[in-house]
Amino acid sequence: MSNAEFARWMRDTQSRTETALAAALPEPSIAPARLHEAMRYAVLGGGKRVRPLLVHAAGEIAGAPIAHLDHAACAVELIHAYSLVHDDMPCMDDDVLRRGKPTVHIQYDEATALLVGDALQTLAFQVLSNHAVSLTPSGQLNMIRLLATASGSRGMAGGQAIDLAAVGKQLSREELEVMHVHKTGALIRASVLLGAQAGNMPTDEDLQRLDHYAKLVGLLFQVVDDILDAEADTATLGKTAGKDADHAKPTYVSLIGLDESKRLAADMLAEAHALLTPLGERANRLHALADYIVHRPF
Ligand code: GRG
Repeated sequence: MSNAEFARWMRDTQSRTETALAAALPEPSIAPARLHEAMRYAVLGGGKRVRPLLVHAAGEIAGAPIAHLDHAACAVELIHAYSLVHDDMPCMDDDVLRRGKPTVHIQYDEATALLVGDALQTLAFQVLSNHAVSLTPSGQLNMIRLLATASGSRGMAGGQAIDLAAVGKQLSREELEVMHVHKTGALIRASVLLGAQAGNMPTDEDLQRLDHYAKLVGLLFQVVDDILDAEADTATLGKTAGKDADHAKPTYVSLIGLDESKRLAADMLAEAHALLTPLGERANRLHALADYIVHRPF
């Protein structure tokens, strides 16, 4: 697969995701209009859509119908958008800029931001349960369970709790990894698994490979996020740069330094590629997505 082909597939998939999200979100003309407008503000017209891209790339390996993947991708992105809205609130990361725009509580108000996150989260499960996303009812139930577990206290929300408790503390590398595996990794892992389960179940061996790849890429995403936060400026990131250091947050860069973080990212990327090799050409897009996660623009 050439770079141009991958770039075209990425654009097509991002555009399909935008269409699916726009269709799932209530129109701003429907009451309560301000809440619906704020939900659309939080979700539409921004973001790299990395999680939807992973859903589609993994789903293609399982021969999943594209309509299944559109809905699953939409659901996971709604959860991601909710997490960003809540994460930016004053009680958490207290940020004013996200995706190059004022954060939801700045553009609207805090109570609206809270409700936007709540409503996006429940909408994700409406999408997963209102539409066929699997070839069997039990498969569909598994997918709903998978996303719920990845988002909840044993997944993303739990990771956020660990993160908040860690501010100003010295974490070991293992503790930092546990935090990221939950906070960022759980939803990225769920994206790959949702895609894989939206079609014909891959063999146990292939599923294990995909799962291992997904875990690795989830952690890799965070190592790169720490590097970007330390290196890039606010204008490039579209969110406030250097916040981790400002908030005395433990990061890979603060723990092992910039050069070692870059070496770690390169090693993890090589391992992700090696894991996919036995899957052959079917995994080309997952290979390219691992590269994209490391070299992502911001
Ligand atoms: C509030 C329950 C709750 C959870 C928040 C994931 C998370 C937990 C917060 C996000 C904060 C953050 C900046 C984490 C670092 C990694 C990350 C998820 C970055 C943003 O994801 P991208 O780069 O963003 O995929 P876009 O805007 O491209 O969608």
